[in-house]
Amino acid sequence: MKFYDCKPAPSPRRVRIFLAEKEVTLPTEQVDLKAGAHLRPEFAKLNPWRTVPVLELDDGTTISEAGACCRYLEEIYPEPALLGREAKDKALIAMWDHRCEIDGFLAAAEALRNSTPGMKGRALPGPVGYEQIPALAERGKSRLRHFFEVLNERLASSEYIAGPTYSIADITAFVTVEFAGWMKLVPAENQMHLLRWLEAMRERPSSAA
Ligand SMILES: N[C@@H](CCC(=O)N[C@@H](CS)C(=O)NCC(=O)O)C(=O)O
Repeated sequence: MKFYDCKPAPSPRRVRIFLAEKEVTLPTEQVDLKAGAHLRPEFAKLNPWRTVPVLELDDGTTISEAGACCRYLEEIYPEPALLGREAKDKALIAMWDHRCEIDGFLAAAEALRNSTPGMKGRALPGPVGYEQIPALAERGKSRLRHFFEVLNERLASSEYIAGPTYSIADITAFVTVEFAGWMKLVPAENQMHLLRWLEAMRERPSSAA
């Protein structure tokens, strides 16, 4: 199996942290997004959506989308379980992970891609060059502020995002909070539950991934 990564990018970081938590190392190829390596025809054969991460299996199957990559890795390397063990936990983890992706991760991407000069004409990832809409950058930032509030409230009564155990939802939320930091959006001093959790996430060895 081979992992197509791009070290500075947040989406493949979700998979890197997932792998680090499972103490799995895969042969890895760095895809130079800045140089447009993902827009070349060879890469389109691996992933028609032209994004990283991608997992290439030994039989040639390719799996893109961070969540789908993690789903596959969980089946192959079940321990420690990061997608839950029992029906209820699996559903709650999937619920929180999905909300963190939609309300947090995609809001951060919306804010960054619609405001960064180097991303002009690249407001959405993938093969189509969409123009930036500055109002979406502002909306993304305000969605992120709300996301921080939601996380802080949740973490007031739960050790981890989806419940009493660490899961993929923590990975998605953690990558998102650090991604928001690129735009100088950080938790407020009075969001003490979010700050407590963030410190715990940063102390995990996987945070270096
Ligand atoms: N929904 C996809 C998003 C992947 C994505 O947007 N990856 C970015 C890097 S963080 C990318 O490949 N961007 C290519 C581009 O900007 O065209 C996933 O979860 O894997």
